[in-house]
Amino acid sequence: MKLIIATPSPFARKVRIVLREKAIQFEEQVDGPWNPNSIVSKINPLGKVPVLVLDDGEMIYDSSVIIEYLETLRYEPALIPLDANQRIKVRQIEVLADGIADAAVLITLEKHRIEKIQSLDWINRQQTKIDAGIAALSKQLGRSLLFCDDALSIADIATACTLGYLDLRFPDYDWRSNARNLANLTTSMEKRGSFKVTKPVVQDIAIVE
Ligand SMILES: N[C@@H](CCC(=O)N[C@@H](CS)C(=O)NCC(=O)O)C(=O)O
Repeated sequence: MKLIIATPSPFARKVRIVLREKAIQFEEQVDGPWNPNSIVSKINPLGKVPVLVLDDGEMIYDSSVIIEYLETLRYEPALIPLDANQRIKVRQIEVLADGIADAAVLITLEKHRIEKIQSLDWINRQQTKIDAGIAALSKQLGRSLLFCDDALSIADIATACTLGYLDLRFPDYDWRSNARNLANLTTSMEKRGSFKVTKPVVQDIAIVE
């Protein structure tokens, strides 16, 4: 199977990490989703990375559906609990982390537009979601080291991918001061082999007008 990614994408990184944690063999292909000739614009109607291309040509998107597929393909180590309450909790946290990443991507794009047409209101609106999302994640984690019963789950992976993306795009944004517990979670996640080899790297984005 082949995973189409972009190197800064927190959504693609989630999947790249899950594949490595589950030791599933795959090939990675880097795409530029913002480029007019991107691969994903031809294979995903939404034109977004990540897309998983199976050996029989079947395509799967988005990141959370790919991860659900991988969980059924190789259950161990389980990253989405079977218990209904735990499962909803973990998926809800994943949605929260992904939503923060969505807002961060929108700010990044806005800042790539010509300065005179950038909207500060729009940027502030997205920043409010990021701040509130981080506060909610921090409250959910509380004094625990991981979100779910001290077992690694997609909640931890999604959260650490989003926070890593914030560090990449907004190095001056100090989210750690008010969320020490998330800072500790990120530090411990970044020590895993799967995180070390998927560190986000900036790609060119064409100016959007
Ligand atoms: N909900 C999607 C979000 C994916 C996403 O937003 N990917 C961005 C890169 S980080 C993208 O490819 N955007 C291209 C576009 O919106 O045209 C997922 O979880 O896979």
